[in-house]
Amino acid sequence: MTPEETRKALEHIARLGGAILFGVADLSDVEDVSGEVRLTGLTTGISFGYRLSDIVLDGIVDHPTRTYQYHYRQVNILLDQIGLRMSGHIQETGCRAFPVPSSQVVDWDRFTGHISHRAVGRLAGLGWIGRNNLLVSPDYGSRVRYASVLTDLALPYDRPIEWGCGTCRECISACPGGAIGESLAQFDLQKCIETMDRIKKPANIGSRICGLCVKACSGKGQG
Ligand code: B12
Ligand code: SF4
Ligand code: SF4
Repeated sequence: MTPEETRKALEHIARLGGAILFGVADLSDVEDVSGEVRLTGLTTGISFGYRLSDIVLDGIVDHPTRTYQYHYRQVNILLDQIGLRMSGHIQETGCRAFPVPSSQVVDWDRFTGHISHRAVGRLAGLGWIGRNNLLVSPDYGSRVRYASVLTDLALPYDRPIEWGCGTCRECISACPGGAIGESLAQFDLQKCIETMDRIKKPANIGSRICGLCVKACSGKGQG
């Protein structure tokens, strides 16, 4: 198979599994962020995203709902399964592949996963990092969850796209904790965490989720 054909086969696996977005990033300039597993040499990052249900998101008014929590968990499982299928396929070609879990925290002091799906998705041309600190797809905004597969398989790469928030400020007013500012540099992670811990309580939700800046950002026509 040529690299183009292999890429097509992997995109087919992702789309059959339910992914709506697919892109490939050149990670050769990205620092090795190995945690529990060795990621050295895996310089191709395959990014794929599942579009969240608008109906579920629209049900979130001022705090996360139990339906959103259920949806979030199921989407993580779906993304992990797509990553597993692609990795299995890649290993059969004799290359290495690591399906990066959709939502696993590896370092609890720094609050980081194996690699940032937002960073891989941006380098794969799927969107830009918005004022809300999330990956924003031009078509679906932040209403997408992502996962990645890291591999040493050579594939044709995509390129990052331009930052597109423009004059939009929807997420700033939607955040109940004032965590989002004019620029990404002003994003206040500590405020975000405190706010999530406060607003998830009334709904008796254990996971640290919120959904308001996800819901606020629909991408189209905002940039
Ligand atoms: C731990 C974690 C958290 C922690 C905080 C982590 C952190 N340090 O930011 C907590 C629990 C607070 C959290 C909160 C949320 N999270 Co969270 N989280 C993760 C997790 C598991 C790891 C993130 C990580 O490693 N961060 C480390 C830092 C260094 O990386 P980063 O912030 O992701 O990426 C930055 C850099 O790479 C840099 N960068 C990269 N390229 C470029 C280029 C330029 C030009 C610039 C300026 C910067 C830049 O900017 C990126 C964004 O700040 C990821 C899954 C994953 N493996 O990525 C999900 C993930 C980031 N979370 C996600 C979501 C949706 C949320 C919440 C909305 C909760 C919810 N589900 O309702 C909030 C959003 C808060 C916010 N607005 O950022 C999604 C984001 C999807 C998207 N569309 O972007 C992810 C990717 C999970 C998924 N499978 O989709 N999360
Ligand atoms: S997750 Fe909630 S608290 Fe955090 S930035 Fe988004 S809207 Fe604000
Ligand atoms: S809601 Fe608007 S300002 Fe906020 S991240 Fe999305 S496009 Fe950017």
